[in-house]
Amino acid sequence: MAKTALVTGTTGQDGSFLSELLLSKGYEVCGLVRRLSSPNITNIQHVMKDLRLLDGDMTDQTSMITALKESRPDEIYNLAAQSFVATSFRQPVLTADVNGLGAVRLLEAAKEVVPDARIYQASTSELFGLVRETPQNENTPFHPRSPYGVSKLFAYWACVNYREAYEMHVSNGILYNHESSRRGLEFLTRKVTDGVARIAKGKATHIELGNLDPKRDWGYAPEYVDAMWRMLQQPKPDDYVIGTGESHTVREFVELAFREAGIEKWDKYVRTDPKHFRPAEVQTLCADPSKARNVLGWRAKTRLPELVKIMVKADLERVGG
Ligand code: NAP
Ligand code: G4F
Repeated sequence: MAKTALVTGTTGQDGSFLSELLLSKGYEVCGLVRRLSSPNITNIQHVMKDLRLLDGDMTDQTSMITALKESRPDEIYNLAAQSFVATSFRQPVLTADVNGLGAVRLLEAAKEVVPDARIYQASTSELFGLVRETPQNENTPFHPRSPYGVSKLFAYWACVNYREAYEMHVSNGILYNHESSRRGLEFLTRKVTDGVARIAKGKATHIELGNLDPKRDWGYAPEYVDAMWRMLQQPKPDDYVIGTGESHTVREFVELAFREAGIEKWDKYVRTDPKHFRPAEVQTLCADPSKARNVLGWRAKTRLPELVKIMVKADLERVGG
């Protein structure tokens, strides 16, 4: 019989790629979608007819219980979040509610309604924050640097606790930055590729950025949702670091993106403004994904130059069209 999956955050970058992957594997896919005055369906429009969308919000316990009763999933993927680090400094309480308490609401609802369901929690390399070692693995100590990171740390430990206390099949994917043409325009990569495309097409004169020095381990999002699925196919729940194992500065990303659009002197088009700097920054992130490679058979295929090429091409087509 076909398995059923419930995906929270199905309208987001990862939720849309994961929904596509699960549909291609024959799952019945239910997506938890919150009520908005204007529905945000851009990322899932092409698969809407195959999805079963259920009304719910991570801040509302009742809607989660109802969604689980209606869907009775074999697998639950908790991707819903206030996922933008910069916003978490301005909205720390909302971020904690959606990301931290939201995860507990979902775990508690699952414990009551579908205790045998396998659960994936979208944890993050932001947990490592002020890193204690490079590269980071599953045993590296955590030190989050933002309300976002703190909220995700709470959710991470809640998942470990439900695993230990109630023997539930709950796994944390500690994912490093992963990007695509479905990435929100406020994130660094998309802000840059969109800006580069506008400059190349004569529709903008410059891009305004913040700190160009931080280093990130950037991968390609469709590959990362496959790692999520692989985690839930394991007989035992566990936690896994998922990344490429390579780290590059924001400046390198910017330079590559301009070059991809045929512009060599990128610094003529980039201004920096302190308003985009964060009160506390994560300076460097680099994954050691050996455990994922050995246990899950997963590895990142797309490296930074190829990722930049994919994203710039998509934005050039969109802005040009
Ligand atoms: P995203 O594009 O920002 O998507 C977030 C999703 O959460 C959207 O579908 C959004 O719905 C939903 N959501 C927000 N608040 C909600 C609420 N109160 N109730 C129900 N749904 C709500 O994020 P993403 O990049 O796909 O990331 C997916 C998950 O992985 C997130 O938990 C993120 O923190 C985590 N993560 C991401 C990365 C990365 O590099 N992308 C790395 C590590 C971890 P709307 O469409 O209605 O806004
Ligand atoms: O693209 P970003 O906003 O992503 P950030 O903060 O690394 O967080 C993303 O990855 C996490 C995993 O590590 C996820 F958990 C999280 O949900 C999210 O998906 O910023 C990347 C870097 C930062 O160091 C930031 O300070 O780029 C720097 N940056 C410099 N100028 C900028 C800008 N970031 C943004 N968004 N906008 C700028 O103008």
